[in-house]
Amino acid sequence: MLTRAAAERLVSTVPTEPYLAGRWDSSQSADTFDVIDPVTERRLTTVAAAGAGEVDRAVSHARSALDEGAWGRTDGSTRALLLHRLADLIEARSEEFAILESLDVGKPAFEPRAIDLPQTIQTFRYFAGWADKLEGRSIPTGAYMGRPTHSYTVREPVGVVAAITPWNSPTMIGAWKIAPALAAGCAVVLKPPEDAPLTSLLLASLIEEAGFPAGAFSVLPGLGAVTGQALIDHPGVDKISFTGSPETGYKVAVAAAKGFRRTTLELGGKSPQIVFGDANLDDATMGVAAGVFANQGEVCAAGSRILVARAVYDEFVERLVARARDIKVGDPFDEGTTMGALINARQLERVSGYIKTGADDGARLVTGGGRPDRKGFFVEPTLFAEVDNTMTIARQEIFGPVGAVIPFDSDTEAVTIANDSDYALAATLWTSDVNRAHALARRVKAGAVAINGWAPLDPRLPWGGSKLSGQGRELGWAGIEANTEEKSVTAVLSYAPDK
Ligand code: TXE
Repeated sequence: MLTRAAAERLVSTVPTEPYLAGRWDSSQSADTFDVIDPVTERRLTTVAAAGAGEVDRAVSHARSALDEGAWGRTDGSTRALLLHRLADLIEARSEEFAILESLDVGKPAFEPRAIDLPQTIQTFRYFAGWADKLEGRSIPTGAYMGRPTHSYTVREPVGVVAAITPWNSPTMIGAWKIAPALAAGCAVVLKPPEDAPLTSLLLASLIEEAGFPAGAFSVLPGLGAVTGQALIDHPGVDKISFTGSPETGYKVAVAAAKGFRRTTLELGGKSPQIVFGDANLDDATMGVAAGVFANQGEVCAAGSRILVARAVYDEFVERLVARARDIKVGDPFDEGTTMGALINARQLERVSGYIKTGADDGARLVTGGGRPDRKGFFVEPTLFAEVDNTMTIARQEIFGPVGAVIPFDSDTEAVTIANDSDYALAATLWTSDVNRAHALARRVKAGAVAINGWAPLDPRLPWGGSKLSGQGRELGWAGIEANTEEKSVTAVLSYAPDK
């Protein structure tokens, strides 16, 4: 059994400075910020924050690594090799990553062990596979002033990519941005979340060992409003890949509009999980509970609106409540803990505020709603029944372990409720009728629909949403498209065939 003390000792091995131009660099950093443990509320470490100077140097070095340096000259098969090496290095230290993520985010280590780290490694390997397959097309174009033409396309890196990640799953979400960008040949400047920067700093320490040339990848820890804002405002950044709140996403979009720079924005959701009357209720109970409570509910794809057919409503609520009561909230390093703490005091206040609003609005609190009597940003797994889709708790992203259970009477009503949302990221359908499942999967507005399983992750699948959930797709081939520009080349041939 891993102890908290051993985990805390690991923190002292993690570098705490910006990593840029191929070295650790805090020469100009005047500011620092504390990394707080969400469970003990104690300081884990203090990190040097990158200021505008470091941002400028990181972006300039990234630019020259691409335009004049070794990175721009690195061919696809070498990029593939480097990404595979990085995946191997992460795999070799995956236990360290998992422990640090657990400590930093406040979640039990079985989650990063089973999900975040395997997904991270798989993502780097998947995109290593694309790196030497970025082919163009040959397009049969017409004659130009009587002369034949020869046209083809090439796929080129977008350039310098700023990656800004959130604190809920920084390692995995970081990989979703870094791996496709590096595979495409872009240079990446990562701004990790100030609430959980440790695994991103550990990752930076592996970059040189993997063999990436200086400037290909930098990590700039710091506050969003300072480091993040300086990065998105920097004119040398060609693309911004952001995961976080719609409010910050809007700032990213406005900053990117200057110069019409590209963005990928993943801004969370209010995803429906629809349980039809014919669903296997054992499976649905397990899956729906995971969908709303995994990672303390701090998941962009959290299935926080639980739509249940009236015929099975009472039974399902009872089962779900029993499942929620089985969850053991506590220190991630205590034996048997299955749910940890929220990330910070602000999130605790925000989630507690939503719980109060749910009760004030007349939803029926069927379990949870309180906080364990202890230090740390904990909140109980909470479920509201008889929720109406117009209530605040059904409309706004809570980003905590709070589910709103909404009854429906027909398939059409279920789809109408599911689509009546400002968000459109993910949806889950629970039914034993395969025809119904595939027909309704087409009608539900979401970037990803899962049938009889909650949000299965796979780097081969495109990921992203629409409406307030954001714009663009990461992962899969879409991840490569998002980091490349397609250029056409046409040669007018100075050859006229014999008349
Ligand atoms: O997000 P922010 P917060 C949602 C969730 C949560 C809410 C608030 O509902 O309750 O957002 O969380 C960086 N320029 N999601 O305040 O601020 C910041 O440093 C550039 C859903 O933590 O959006 C961090 O690295 N960057 C989401 C990142 O943005 C800036 C996951 C996200 O922080 C910046 C997280 C600025 N001006 C929160 N300001 C999801 N989609 O999964 C902040 N940042």
